[in-house]
Amino acid sequence: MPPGATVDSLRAEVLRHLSFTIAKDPGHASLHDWRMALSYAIRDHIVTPWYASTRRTWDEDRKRVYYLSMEYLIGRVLEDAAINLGLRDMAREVIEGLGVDFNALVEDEPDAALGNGGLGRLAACFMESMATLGCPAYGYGLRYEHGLFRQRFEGGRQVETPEDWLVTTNPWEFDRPESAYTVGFKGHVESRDGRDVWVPGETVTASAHDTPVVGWQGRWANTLRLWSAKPTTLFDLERFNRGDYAAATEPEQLARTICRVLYPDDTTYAGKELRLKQEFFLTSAALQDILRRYCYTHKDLGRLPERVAIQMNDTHPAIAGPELIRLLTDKHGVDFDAAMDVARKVLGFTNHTLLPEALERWSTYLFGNVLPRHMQIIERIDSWHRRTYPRPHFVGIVKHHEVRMGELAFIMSHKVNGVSALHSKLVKSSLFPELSALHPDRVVNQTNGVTPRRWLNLCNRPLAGLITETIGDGWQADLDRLHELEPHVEEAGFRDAFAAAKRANKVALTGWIKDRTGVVVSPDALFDVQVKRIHEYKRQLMNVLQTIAHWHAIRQDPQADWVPRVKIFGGKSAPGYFVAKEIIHLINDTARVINADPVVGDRLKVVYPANYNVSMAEKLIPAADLSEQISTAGKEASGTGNMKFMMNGAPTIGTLDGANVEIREQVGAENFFLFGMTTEQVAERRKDPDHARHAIEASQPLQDVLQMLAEGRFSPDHPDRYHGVVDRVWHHDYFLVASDFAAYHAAQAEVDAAYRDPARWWRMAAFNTARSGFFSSDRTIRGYMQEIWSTESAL
Ligand code: 26M
Repeated sequence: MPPGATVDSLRAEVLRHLSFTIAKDPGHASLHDWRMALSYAIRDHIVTPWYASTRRTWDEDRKRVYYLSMEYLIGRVLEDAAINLGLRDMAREVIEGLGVDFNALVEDEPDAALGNGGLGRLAACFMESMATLGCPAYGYGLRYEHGLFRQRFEGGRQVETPEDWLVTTNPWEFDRPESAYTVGFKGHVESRDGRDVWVPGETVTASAHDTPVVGWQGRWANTLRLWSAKPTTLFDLERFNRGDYAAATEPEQLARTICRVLYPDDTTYAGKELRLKQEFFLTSAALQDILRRYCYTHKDLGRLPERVAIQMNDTHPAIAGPELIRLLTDKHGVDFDAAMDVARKVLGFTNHTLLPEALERWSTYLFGNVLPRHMQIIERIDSWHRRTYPRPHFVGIVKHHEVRMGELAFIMSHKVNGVSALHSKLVKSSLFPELSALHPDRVVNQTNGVTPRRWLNLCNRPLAGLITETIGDGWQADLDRLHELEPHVEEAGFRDAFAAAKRANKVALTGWIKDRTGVVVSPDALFDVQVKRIHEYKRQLMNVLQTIAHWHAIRQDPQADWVPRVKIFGGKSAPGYFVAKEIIHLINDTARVINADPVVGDRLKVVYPANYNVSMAEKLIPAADLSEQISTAGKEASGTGNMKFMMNGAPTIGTLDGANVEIREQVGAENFFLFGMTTEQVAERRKDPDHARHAIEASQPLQDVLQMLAEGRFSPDHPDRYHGVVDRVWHHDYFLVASDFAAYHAAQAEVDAAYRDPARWWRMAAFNTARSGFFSSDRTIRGYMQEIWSTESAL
């Protein structure tokens, strides 16, 4: 808690901001006005540690970490900032005392949804952990006018509408128009005095907006610097006077387009010019800012690696390699070989996916047109690398008229990391086998983590309270201390309290589900949750097929002793991903039929609230009994939702994929519902061209489900609606839904058996929380600091 902060002082600050910043009197203030007033009052308390941290970093000439990411999936800021400052309970008291509903005020804040899913949320968790650990750091990103689209369902189908988080004032950002850089595109390269210089055909100005990120207990704060694009020249008067009115506003149009919208696809790379411009815009502005800050106190650019570490969040900012070479050689006169040496010591690259369709490759035609100087530099890097490390079948950066961003990022980095033990092994052996052989120490692992401040302490107050009561305070910044819960897990009293905390969250969620979807669910049921982007490899289809099989089984024998279940789905599909959209439609059609079936009643309900986002995750995850992590082995790089469920005491039903492997190691095999093929078995299975048919023929429940779908049981108005789905399971089942179905169905029966025995169940659930310490992003960031960035905490 900030020194001297009291309920009275905070109330006075809120009222002062209401009067003098918002210019409203308490009698006429709206919920929005109160939210703004409280946000400014809380913000004032961040500024002091923020100043102090920035000062210290300058005074002590600290090495800084620069995290480059096209995505930051932050969610709401107010309550998170307040709880980290120790002001949340005081804020609630002040606000309730003023006659305003605190929960409603918190929920009035729009989510900052500047990301698609896991990659963007990881960047947000990392920012919070770097602040908590006192690692001097800047996050660089884009200030999208529209974040990830909002999802609605119309007749069960996904409909996208634009997201509008900046329509109301964002109280957390500070405009820094004095921090501005010119970013060029297109044009040509000229030779001047034997040196190549780029003459861009278009330019825009990058202008900074800073958001402070405050760590636990306000001991340190870093900056998230988001760029917006402004026209370099407001208006081309000469063209206008010639009557070329449209062309006269071209600079304005370009600037307005660049930061207009986040690309909503996290699965397929499309090769769009605007996306390349966005990536270069972020990267160039960030690097110019970094070099300017360095040159403010240092002369020798050769010593840049002693003071600067730059991390590339996937290949999206991989143009950082060539851009850094360009700035060092063309602008600062460093020679190429020295520039290569510096760049490779400074840069690190995190890979987040093995899916071939997600890997960025730009046609040399498009690339050379948008970034002609960078195309030259890339050719030079490529031939430098081929010369330095000769190999007959070497896979280079430019091949088949494409620039491969993965290879570029690999070659330009001193460390390349995967995001779970299994994934890192696969990055080495199957994604970059030749490069890894040439550079055997380059690929390392940094298993992902999540911030326990947001994902346990903030979103699950009942459980956080129980933990503090049991082991005392301080676990929030030292999550391994959760192991101290283990002896208590054997006490019936503790397990009852653990179950009571879960129940409180479930009761709250029950009301929310009723409001959002109209479906009435019982808090006595097992809440079975799968929330994540909709993708074939994540196999939501397998979940819904199993749900149908379970429904069918209940109908066969309604009086049997069924464990009541609520199947909860959440997630968005990329707008152009037809197969994923069909799965969404199927989940909604299935829910409609099952929820209206009087034979099953409370034994089975299916809910799919629209527009899953960070704020929805904060409600669903604390109320979950079971965590669905059922991807085809070898496809999910890590997963981070899996870690959030574990922390909140929900055992996993899952495959040996991504970080599930490490979750199972930590929690113990007896506290994890394992099923399905391993990565090796998956590869083996695909060799049988009839794998799906063989699996379907061996499983009566699966046959029945596919039969019902083919007959139109869930789409009586359009009986042939799911013929495509059925056909794909039979004949094009690349992700092996059929082959893993029976094992999954059996594992679900195991779950029921465990849930019927409360002592067993709550033991499992509590062990999940007690053994989740490893998955704190503090542990992850410590790993990056030691093995990649060579930085130390300033605290
Ligand atoms: C690429 C090109 C053009 C437009 C968009 C993209 C793009 C955007 C996001 C590609 C991939 C994107 O995200 C991938 C992602 O979220 N990967 C997830 O990363 C998590 C954090 O490491 C892992 O936990 C998940 O397993 C992994 O799927």
